[in-house]
Amino acid sequence: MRALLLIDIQNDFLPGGSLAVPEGDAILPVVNALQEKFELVVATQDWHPPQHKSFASNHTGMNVFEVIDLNGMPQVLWPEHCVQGTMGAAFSDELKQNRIEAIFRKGTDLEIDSYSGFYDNGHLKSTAMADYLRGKGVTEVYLCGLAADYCVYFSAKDALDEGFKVYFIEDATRAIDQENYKQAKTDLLQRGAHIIHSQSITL
Ligand code: VGL
Ligand code: ZN
Repeated sequence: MRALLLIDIQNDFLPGGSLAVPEGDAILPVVNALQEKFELVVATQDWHPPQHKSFASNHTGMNVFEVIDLNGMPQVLWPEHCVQGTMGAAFSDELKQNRIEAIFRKGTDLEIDSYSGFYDNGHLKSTAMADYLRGKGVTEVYLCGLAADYCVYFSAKDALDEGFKVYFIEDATRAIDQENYKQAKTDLLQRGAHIIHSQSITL
């Protein structure tokens, strides 16, 4: 059984959003069409409290995209994004949402960021998405969404570690940084993920 994971397709990661991914909106028609091919569709949602420590605005004198040590881990400081309950945190209106069976929220703990939809960045707390998927009989996960070099990449890595067969749908994702994305793809291929085009997915 396979599942399609929609990673963080939220307004703040789309054009006009506070952490807009270049060409992020180009994935929307692809993702909408893809959903028809899957029996199970699940989504993740970046969902930060306003005081979240991944925001540069919560560190005096720090700039966006600087890296700090946060509780012993390197942390990129982001613009404020995906604040709980705001329009920026909502899924895009252009995203087809009626097929989404479950939504896993992440990044709710002030003290630690959470790129992956499965675990926080320190692998301390689980969202239980892996158990949910296993409970549904899923053995293969197909990933799409934003951003390719952060949340989609980290979700793919955790999915591999959880023992799922992993398909990274390249034309249904976009990256924040092209250089990061190149490294992410090399790493995923080495770990055994399959990088595919949406057109190669059969019904
Ligand atoms: C993301 C940076 C910060 C993402 C989330 O969804 O890729 N990136 N928070
Ligand atoms: Zn975030």
